[in-house]
Amino acid sequence: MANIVYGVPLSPFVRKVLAVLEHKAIPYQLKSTLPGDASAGYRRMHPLGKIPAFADDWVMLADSSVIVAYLEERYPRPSVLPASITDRARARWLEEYADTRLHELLGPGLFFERLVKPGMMGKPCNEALVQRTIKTQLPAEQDYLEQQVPAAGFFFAEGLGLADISVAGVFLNASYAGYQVDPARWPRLAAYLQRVWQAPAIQRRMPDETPIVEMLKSRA
Ligand SMILES: N[C@@H](CCC(=O)N[C@@H](CS)C(=O)NCC(=O)O)C(=O)O
Repeated sequence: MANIVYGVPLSPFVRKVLAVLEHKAIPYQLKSTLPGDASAGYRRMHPLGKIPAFADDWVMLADSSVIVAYLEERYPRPSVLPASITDRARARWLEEYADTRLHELLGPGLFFERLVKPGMMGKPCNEALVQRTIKTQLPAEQDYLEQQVPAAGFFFAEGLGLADISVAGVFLNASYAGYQVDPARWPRLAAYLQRVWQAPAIQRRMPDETPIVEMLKSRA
């Protein structure tokens, strides 16, 4: 049985799983499933109806972190986690931080307002909310990240991994919505994001992502 990922390409949680599959060179199919899918078949896989879900010959799984942990154990090489126990713990924190605080600000607070609402729902963007996110909430997170990201390369010496894919993934959605980290104030973070976005595991996802971004922009 194939490895099937349920979701849409622009969800950062779906992208995380797909980029890990790309990095590990595991073949997969993406089965288009919208967030909130209420069908009984999908709810059996993901009782909350969120994306992504995953199925292969062994399991049906919900939640990007759970899926990635499974892929890492079933297909350990190349790893998306660093070698040392302490680095692994830090990588998991960075994944968690990206999935929660960063996603909250850059997803619903920015990408959803500027692209999804006007481009898919025919609703106007609440630009005041976006500006509040950018001016009052993002700076503290970007100050934190400026201290965390490396001056060169990726978070860990082993190369691109889960922490990079998770952090840069949520910022990629924001970049689609016209947001760029100011390189004058956060030079390391701005350069780091560009580096991760150029990594093959992310670039190989672009043929699926770019047409949807263009479609949303044309309607927004
Ligand atoms: N912790 C979950 C979060 C997944 C998630 O929130 N996905 C969004 C799309 S980006 C979703 O499905 N939202 C629909 C909903 O919350 O009902 C994961 O890592 O998979």
